[in-house]
Parts: sequence; structure tokens; C-alpha cells
Amino acid sequence: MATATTSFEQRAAAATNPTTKHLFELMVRKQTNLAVAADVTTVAELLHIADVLGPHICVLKTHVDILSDFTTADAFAAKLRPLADKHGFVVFEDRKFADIGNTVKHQYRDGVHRIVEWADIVDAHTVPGPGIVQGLKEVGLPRGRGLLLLAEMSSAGSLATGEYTRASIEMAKQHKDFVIGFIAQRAPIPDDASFITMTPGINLTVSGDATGQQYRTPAQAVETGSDVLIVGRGVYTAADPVASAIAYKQAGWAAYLARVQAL
Ligand code: S5P
Repeated sequence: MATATTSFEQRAAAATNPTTKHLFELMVRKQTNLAVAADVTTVAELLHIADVLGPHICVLKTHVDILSDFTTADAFAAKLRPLADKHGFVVFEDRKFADIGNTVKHQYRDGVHRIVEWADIVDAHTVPGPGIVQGLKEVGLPRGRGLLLLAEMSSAGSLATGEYTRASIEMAKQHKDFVIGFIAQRAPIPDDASFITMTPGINLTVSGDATGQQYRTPAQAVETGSDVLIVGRGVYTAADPVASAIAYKQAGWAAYLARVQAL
């Protein structure tokens, strides 16, 4: 099955990882491939975004370590998980683990954040080698969680290119039970539709920021094989974030339909 030619319905039916299946199913039901990057710094703002944008998104992406008033994982989960259930979205903690297997195991399971308790999906850099996947898998697989590997980045001058990207793809193939896909600018394995490609660096109006971020439009990203479009400031700093989320959702879904129907 090729990514470009296979519908999300077909990919949901074929999925073996429970998180992959759940995600594709809710994307189809809600007709959205929009992930919102809720890069705000208080829990109240994050929960507000989750509640008002929840109907329009398939993924809520968090950076829990920028929340200045985070108290306990239990309190956080008790507020966030009901919103994920109510609106039907998955929670992706963009932790970008990058250490040896033994250390990331603790960072995923322990500490103040206890990420595995409330995040359906996390992501990891591949720079340490396959031990990082092994460590995270020991914690996440028994809980039915999923991992994304960073195969490419959106920022200017990224070193995640060429051989690094190819090695990241191989690492994913070795751990298909737990690695559900990639953070990348284009589908890294275009002929394998079981992997999800999530793409940041998406904006409809600007082409970059002051610190190296580079943007493409939803249509450009979907054309190169992206399944889920990650939008941060394009939505949450807009004058009307709900209207903006709807605009991104519609642009992303139209591009997906065009891709599936064109082939
Ligand atoms: O390559 C990357 C990978 C990620 S996950 N480039 C990124 O920008 N991100 C994340 O996507 C980043 O951490 C931020 O949360 C979001 C992009 O935010 P925006 O405001 O630029 O849309």
C-alpha cells in the first residue's frame, strides 16, 4: 500500500498499532488532518485550546516542559484526558527524547511529568541509535502507545538529512510494533502506508520566523506525502483561533482528498 494512493479508511482498517488505528479512524470521522501545536505556557491556556479547537483537530501536540504552572501528572491527566475523549483527538507530547535507552525510559515514565500516563504519542531523535527506541518501547508498548521518529526537521540548516534520514527509516522498520511513523517534511517511506507522516512548519500566510523556522502550505506538505499537518502560531496567535483552525482543516482535508482521488 502506498501512502499517496491509500485512503485513511483503508489505512485504519489495515493498522495493527491501536494508536494508529484510533488516529486514522477519528481523522475519517471528523474529516480533519490538523494537529494543533499548543505552545502556550499555562495549563489553563492549553486546556482552553484543547476545548475550543478540539472539534477541529485530530492531534493535540503539547510541550509539557514549557507549562510554568504544571503541578502533577495526575492533575494534568484528569483535566486533559476527558477533553481528548469528549472531542476525539490524540495527545502527542513533543518531548523529542534524545538520550540513551535507560535514561529515556525514566524521562518517559518518571519525573514530575510521567508522560506515558497521559500522552498517546511521543517522539524521539534517532541520533543515539536504536537503543532509544528499545528503551521507550519497554515503557510505551505495554500501554498501547506509539512513537514517532524525527527523520527530518523543518528548521533551516537541519542536520537530519541524507544518510541520517535513511538510518532513521531503517530504525523505524526494525520496530514497527511501536514506531507508528515520522516527523518529516515528506513521507520517508512512500510505499508503506502503515507509517504516519506528521509535518510541522505549516503556515498559510508567512514563510518563516526569526529563528530559522521554514513554512510551507498545507497543500505543499500533503503533496509530498504528509498525513497530519502540525500548525502552531498559525492557529493559536490568530485573531480568531477557531476560524483559523477551520481554515487549516479545510485546506488540509481538501489537499488530502485531491491526493487520494488524483491517483
Ligand atoms: O522539525 C520540526 C519538528 C517539530 S515537532 N519543526 C517543528 O517546528 N516542530 C514543532 O512544531 C515545534 O516544536 C512547534 O511546536 C511546532 C511548530 O510551531 P509553529 O508555531 O512554527 O507552527
